[in-house]
Amino acid sequence: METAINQTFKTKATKLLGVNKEDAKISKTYLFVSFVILLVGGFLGLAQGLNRAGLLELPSWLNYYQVLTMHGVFMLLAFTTFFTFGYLYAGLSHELGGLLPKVRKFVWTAFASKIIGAVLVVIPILMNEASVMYTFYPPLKAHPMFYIGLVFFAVGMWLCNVGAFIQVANWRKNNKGKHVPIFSYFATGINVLMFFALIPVAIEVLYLIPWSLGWVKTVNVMVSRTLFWAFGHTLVNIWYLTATSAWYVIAPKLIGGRRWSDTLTRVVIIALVIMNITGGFHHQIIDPGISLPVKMMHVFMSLAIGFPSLMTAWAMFAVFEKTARKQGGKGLIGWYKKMPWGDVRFLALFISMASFAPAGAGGIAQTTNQLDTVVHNTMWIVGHFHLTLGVTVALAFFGISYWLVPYISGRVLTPQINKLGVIQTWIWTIGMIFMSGAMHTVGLFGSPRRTSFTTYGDHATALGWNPYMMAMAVGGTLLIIGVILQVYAVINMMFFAPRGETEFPIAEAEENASPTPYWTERWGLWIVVMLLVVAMAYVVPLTEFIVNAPPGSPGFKTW
Ligand code: HEM
Ligand SMILES: [Cu+2]
Repeated sequence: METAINQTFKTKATKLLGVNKEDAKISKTYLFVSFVILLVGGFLGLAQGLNRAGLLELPSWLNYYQVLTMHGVFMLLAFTTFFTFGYLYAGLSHELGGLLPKVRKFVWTAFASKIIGAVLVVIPILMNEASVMYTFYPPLKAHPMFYIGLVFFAVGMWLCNVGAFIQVANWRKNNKGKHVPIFSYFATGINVLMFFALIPVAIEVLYLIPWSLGWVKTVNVMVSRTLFWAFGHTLVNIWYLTATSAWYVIAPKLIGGRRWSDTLTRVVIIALVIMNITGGFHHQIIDPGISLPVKMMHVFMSLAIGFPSLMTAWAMFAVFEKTARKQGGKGLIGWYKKMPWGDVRFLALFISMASFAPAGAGGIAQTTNQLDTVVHNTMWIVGHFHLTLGVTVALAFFGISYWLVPYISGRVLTPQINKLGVIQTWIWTIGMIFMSGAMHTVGLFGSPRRTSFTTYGDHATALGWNPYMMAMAVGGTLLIIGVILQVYAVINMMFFAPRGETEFPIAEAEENASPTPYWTERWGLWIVVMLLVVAMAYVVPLTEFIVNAPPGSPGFKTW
């Protein structure tokens, strides 16, 4: 009894303070690790950029492909994952009345598993035994420890997914007939998508382990690549959906407005969850052995994701305009004067959103067979995902950090750090315009990705790439300044900023909106639909790859 009273007292006390201390510790730890990884990953990126411009010769104990593998793994897998869970769990705790003790155990166990996994992955890379890039395509063969580390990392992600499911299910049990609050609804969608996307890659890794140990001699290359991209393509969209959650839920609050239609927001989430996994073959458009109709289906499904994305673009501008008009904004683009451009929390989110227009357009080009043959495996692709991941996703995460870190640390965002953040945002944007612009252009001229500095015996074409490589190095240099400022800001807000209370800025639903229909809560149904769509896209090609399999490949260590 007494503990029960204590418990309610504790909940009340933490409610008053705005944040549950134990939950804050979880988010703080995840975010701290995330930004340390960004710092290291940033320097690795810079090393690559300088090397490719011919400005930096890497030492023999750390060659280009080790750096590249680590940069990819750190940025695409680790920075993003740690940030996402720090962010989502802070929101779940805030909206659903604190995390359950059981859920906290899940999240801490997940943390341990991910750290063990990351260490196991990094050791063989440093030993030059795993230069297989973050895609680890067979027949390139890494040390078994690399794959075992990936398993630990994936288990960590799964535990975080399950923790979120338990938390949301518990709330639903206690709030029968109600809609899950919007941030937690986003969190549910993101976790559902991640939970299922991890299954194909886990199967892949589990059969690569005996192969890398030498117990099995050969491996089916096409099956591996397909299982990888069913995950890899979805992962990218998981980070996109995470960024989107801030645009829909947080951005309207920061400008003093209200959210866009609650029903349609939930429909966008459901659509992204159902259609995502099925675009994987657009990464394999040039791969042999996939029949044309199957490729076409994946292209169609990839383009289908454009639909909820366009809905998002529409929604955001509708919110800006509506809010601005209420505040007296006039004319077609008058909203633009009313936006808080000097507020880093908004500015970063806005640029993150705006960058998705060119990023998405480039993506549509790559999804088209004929156009992709021009840019496939060139620097164009690297330019593309530094826009999608490096701006749309990373800048959204940076923007979120300016209120999330003070919120969980019981501190406030000072005008100085806000100013620093605005400068950081512009440096990052300009750096990425330089770097990504140069990458896109030089890719059109044929410069390959994943290739350390070479002039191909002073071949004229290769020499023609050099000015762009210089622009890339300039962009990379600006970006590393951006990384340092960002990490400094996070450390400051976490440990040194003045104490005080910061709000978790969740915007309210529109006034006099019609009630959201309850079918949006039928996750069981949406998951079944998703699995049917996935089956439609993958059963036939995977069966074909296995039944009509060519001879398997032994492993190669090309480095
Ligand atoms: C300081 C900032 C950064 C710099 C200077 C940088 C630079 C580079 C360069 C030069 C490459 C490609 C090289 C090649 O293909 O040979 C690369 C690859 C890559 N970058 Fe970055 N990058 C930065 C930040 C980021 C961020 C924030 C992300 C994602 C969140 C990211 C994700 C990736 C990925 C996934 C690859 C592909 C690795 C591969 O092909 O295996 N980078 N980066
Ligand atoms: Cu994709």
